[in-house]
Amino acid sequence: MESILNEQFLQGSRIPDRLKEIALKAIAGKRITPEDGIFLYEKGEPGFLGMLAEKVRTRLNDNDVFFIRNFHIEPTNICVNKCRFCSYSHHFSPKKWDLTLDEMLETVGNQDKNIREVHITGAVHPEKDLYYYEGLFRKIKILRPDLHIKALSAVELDYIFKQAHVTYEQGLKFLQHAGLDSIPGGGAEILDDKIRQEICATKISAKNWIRIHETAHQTGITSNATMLYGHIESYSHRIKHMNLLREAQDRTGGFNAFIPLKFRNSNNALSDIKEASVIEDMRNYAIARIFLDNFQHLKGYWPMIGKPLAQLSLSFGVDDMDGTINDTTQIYSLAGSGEQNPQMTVSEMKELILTAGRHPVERDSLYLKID
Ligand code: V47
Ligand code: SF4
Repeated sequence: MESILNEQFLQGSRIPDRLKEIALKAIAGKRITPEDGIFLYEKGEPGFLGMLAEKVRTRLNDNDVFFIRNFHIEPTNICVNKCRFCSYSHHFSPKKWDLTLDEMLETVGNQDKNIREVHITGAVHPEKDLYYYEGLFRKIKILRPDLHIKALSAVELDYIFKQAHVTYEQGLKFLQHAGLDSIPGGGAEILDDKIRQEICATKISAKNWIRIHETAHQTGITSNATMLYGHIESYSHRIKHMNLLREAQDRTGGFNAFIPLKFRNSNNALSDIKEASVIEDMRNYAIARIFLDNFQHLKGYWPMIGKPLAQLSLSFGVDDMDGTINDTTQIYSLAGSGEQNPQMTVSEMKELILTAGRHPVERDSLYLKID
C-alpha cells in the first residue's frame, strides 16, 4: 500500500511547520540533520513517523522484504567482560557453555544444503585466540565451501587482534584468508564513551568499534551495525550514534544493514530499568529509516522483539527480517524476549511478510536476490 504522505497532503494538514519541513526533506530524498533527528524523537507521533519512514523504505526497497536461510553458532558464554545489560555471559546466565570445535562442526554438518549463512558470535573467552578462530573458519569452509561466514563482533575481533599483537588490518586479512566473509553488527551498543563507561566499561571504545568496521570495509569485508537502545541513553545519544554510522558509511559504503536492538531487562545488572514501549520501538525504527539515508537495509530482528512486533515493524520502515535461524541463538531468550526457541520455516516467514502486504524476497548475505 502506497503511503499517502506527499507534499500536497502535508500542505493541507495541520502538522507543525518544523515537522513538515523535515518531512519534505525526507520525501525529496534529502538528508535530515542531527537536530532534525532529535526533533523527530521529541515530537514525532508514531503514525506520522511510520508514514514518512514507509515513504523512504519504498524509495529504497520498493515493496520487498528480505530474509535469508541462516543459523547461529554461539561458541561460548564465558566472557572477560561484564557488561551491565548482558544476561547472556556466564556472570549472569544460569547456563555456562563452551563448545568444542567438533560440536560446532557437527552443527554445520547437520544443516540443510540450502542454508546459506552461519552467524558466529558469542562472549569474549579469555583463551580463544586468533588462531583458534582461523582454524574454525578453515574447517567450516572445508565442510561447506559455499556457506557464508558472518562472524565475530568488533569486540571479539579487537580482543583477539590485541592478544596476537596484530593490527586490525593484518588480523582482518588473516581471517578473511581463512574464510571470514562478513562481520555482524554487535558491540556497538551506544557509540558514546560516557554511556559505554556506564554500561560496558571494559569494552572497545566507540572510536575503535568504528575503526574495525571501516578497516573491514576497506579489506572487502562488509558488516552490519547495531544500536542497543532503551536503557540509560537519551535521544541525543541515539542520534549521535546514528550520525557516526552515517558518516562512516559515507566514507566506505560497507555497511549492509542497521539493526536496532531493544534492551531487554531480565537477568542482568540493569533489571531495574523499564523496557521501552512498543510505540517507542516503532518510532525508533521509523526515525532510523528516515535518518540513515545511506543504509540500504533496516533489520527488524524478530528473535528480540517477537514475530508479531517484527511484522508490525514492516509498517515503520523495516525491509529485512534477518533469517530463519533454526533455534540456534540464546542471546535474547536469556534476556527475557518472548522467543524462547527462535525458529521460523521459510513458508512461515513468507506468510508473515505477505500478510503485512509486502513482497517476500529470499536473499544471500550481500542482499542479492535468490530466484
Ligand atoms: O552487542 C546483549 C545485544 C548484541 C542484551 O549483525 C542485548 O545481523 C538487548 O549483535 N537486551 C549482540 N540486547 C547481537 C548482535 C546481532 C543480533 C542480530 C543480528 C546481528 C547482525 C547482530 O546483543 C550485543 C548487545 O547489543 N544485547 N544483551 C539485552 N539484555
Ligand atoms: Fe561479554 Fe558480550 Fe555479554 Fe559484554 S555483551 S558481557 S562482551 S557476552
